[in-house]
Amino acid sequence: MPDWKKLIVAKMALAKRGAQPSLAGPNERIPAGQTQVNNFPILDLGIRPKVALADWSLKVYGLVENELNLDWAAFQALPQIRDVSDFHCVTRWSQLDMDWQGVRAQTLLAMASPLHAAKFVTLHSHDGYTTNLPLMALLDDDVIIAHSVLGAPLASEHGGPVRMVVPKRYAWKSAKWLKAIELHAEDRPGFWEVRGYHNDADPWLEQRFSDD
Ligand SMILES: Nc1nc2c(c(=O)[nH]1)N[C@H]1C(S)=C(S)[C@@H](COP(=O)(O)O)O[C@H]1N2
Ligand SMILES: [Mo]
Repeated sequence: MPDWKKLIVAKMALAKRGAQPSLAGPNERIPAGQTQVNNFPILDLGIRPKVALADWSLKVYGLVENELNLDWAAFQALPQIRDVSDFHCVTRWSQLDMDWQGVRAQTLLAMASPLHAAKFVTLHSHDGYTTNLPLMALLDDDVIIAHSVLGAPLASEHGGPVRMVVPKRYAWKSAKWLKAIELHAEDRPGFWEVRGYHNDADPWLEQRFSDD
């Protein structure tokens, strides 16, 4: 197991460093406090599970009419899309024009048919990571369950075989090594959300920490 405490302290320090007044205008693509990069950094808890396609599955469960449990072939058979979006990490880097390929979260959720009471989701990952979002946020057209990026299969260190991508939120909401989507009535803060990170994580509002 990684040294959680050390990781968390290091991450907090990175995110707090260089806080500066908001400079980005409404038409800029780099939010305030962010710096553009092109090297697609790797950031996670350090566990990096290797998930073979033969063992891979994706579940949708909780407050749904139809629980789903898709294997790789079933996932590939769903309508595939491509979406270009910008990726903003709370540790202050942003990479523009990330060209993701995969299945819209919307597609999967429609198949699962959420019950009326379902208002929030928890994304569960193979490294034990979780993150939470309102169900509505996952229904945006740009939210994609991605198996490829920039024309190549998603590398394992970036969350392959499959990760969630939620472009309108800081990247910690984009769960790597996605294994399940759980729907519930109440909001359940995830790994970083219970450790002082902002529940909503909108980079354009600089919602980094719960006290921002
Ligand atoms: N399963 C899982 N997903 C995760 C993380 C993690 O530790 N585990 N880290 C998050 C954080 S903090 C960031 S910034 C992005 C980084 O994605 P990248 O490594 O592909 O750049 O993944 C997010 N998704
Ligand atoms: Mo992050």
